[in-house]
Amino acid sequence: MSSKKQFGCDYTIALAGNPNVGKTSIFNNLTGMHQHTGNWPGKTVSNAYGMCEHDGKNFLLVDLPGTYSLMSNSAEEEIARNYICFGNADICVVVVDATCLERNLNLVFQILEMTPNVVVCVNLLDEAKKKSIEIDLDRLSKLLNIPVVGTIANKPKTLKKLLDVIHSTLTDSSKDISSISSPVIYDKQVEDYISLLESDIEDILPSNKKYLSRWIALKMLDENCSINEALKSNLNIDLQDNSVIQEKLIKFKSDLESENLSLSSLRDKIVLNIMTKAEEIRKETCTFADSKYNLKTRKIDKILTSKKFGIPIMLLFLAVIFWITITGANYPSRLLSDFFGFIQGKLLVLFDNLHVPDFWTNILIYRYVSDCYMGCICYAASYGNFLPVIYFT
Ligand SMILES: Nc1nc2c(ncn2[C@@H]2O[C@H](COP(=O)(O)OP(=O)(O)O)[C@@H](O)[C@H]2O)c(=O)[nH]1
Ligand SMILES: [Mg+2]
Repeated sequence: MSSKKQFGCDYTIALAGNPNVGKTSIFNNLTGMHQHTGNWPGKTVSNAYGMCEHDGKNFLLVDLPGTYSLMSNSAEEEIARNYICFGNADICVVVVDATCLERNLNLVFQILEMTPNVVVCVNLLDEAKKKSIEIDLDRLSKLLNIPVVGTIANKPKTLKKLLDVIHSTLTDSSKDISSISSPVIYDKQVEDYISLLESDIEDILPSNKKYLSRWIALKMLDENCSINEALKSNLNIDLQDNSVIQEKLIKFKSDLESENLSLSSLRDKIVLNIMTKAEEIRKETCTFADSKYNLKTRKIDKILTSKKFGIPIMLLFLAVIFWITITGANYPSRLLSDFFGFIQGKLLVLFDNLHVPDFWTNILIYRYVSDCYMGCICYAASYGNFLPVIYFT
């Protein structure tokens, strides 16, 4: 049963986006629910559903897990990808972080390859303002050819505007879906490959999923991608069974080899085209009042990711972690042990002076103090940073 029927609503809205961009905050503020919000990726690992009412219509909101891409490299990515492609939401709102638009655009492009019903929600505008970043939302909307709304998740006025835009997009009968697509044009080789397969893929897709043909063609370049499984289970389509598509694919690969190229080189080109487009759009839409903003972070990034220093620095970090695991963890462990040994000694003297019976001394001091010691170790370890401490104590 579709979620729309199941929840008896008028429209279904999927909320997608990178982790920590404010999807759950927007979801909670619109639905009045209390899904957990937080600061670490992988926290929302399944879809959360909630209802809200706007202009006399019931909207079902679906808070998707946060993902940086939709390559199905993880459970979160697979859940989000399957919902966007096959969940039949009426609209997908891609929430992006106003303070790092360029990085977030990658996901917007990917989603635009899966569905034309997209609204971009530029959230964290208050944080962007603090960092003196201004975003030209109208220009962004023109460049992407889809509606763009700016929000601050805890400001109801901005969320009302978001719902207004969603509603008007849903009811806009003049919208020409065929004019909406990802703004990324790939290198000629990749585009030639897409045109080779696109129409054959389109032929086997149901009428409401034809839009997916370009994206499926692209995903077929990724040999480890689970696209065939997803198509089999959601649309009952088996690409491997389609001899026309498979033959074209084999011929394309051998042509590529004869040019001394590989599928992975094509995938690299795709990534480069996406990054270049994201940078181009960011340059056209974002202004940094403080030109030195992010300069330090970018300098550090440049060093950490450079070919010359990147690997030695990574090895150095690994060596430090190795040292902490083998030797370093002994120091905090010894400190804790000395501390509790000291307390134990003092308590023993006190209990002796008070003539406390041995039975109680054993329970209260030997047992209780050592439990406290283990408790501290486990508490530290539960924070992850001190995992080696528990490991060696
Ligand atoms: N300042 C500010 N903080 C926000 C905004 N939206 C979300 N946050 C905070 O950002 C963090 C991550 O938000 P969350 O909704 O869990 O992001 P999600 O991972 O995309 O679901 C939380 O601490 C939120 O309180 C916003 O518009 N402005
Ligand atoms: Mg979340």
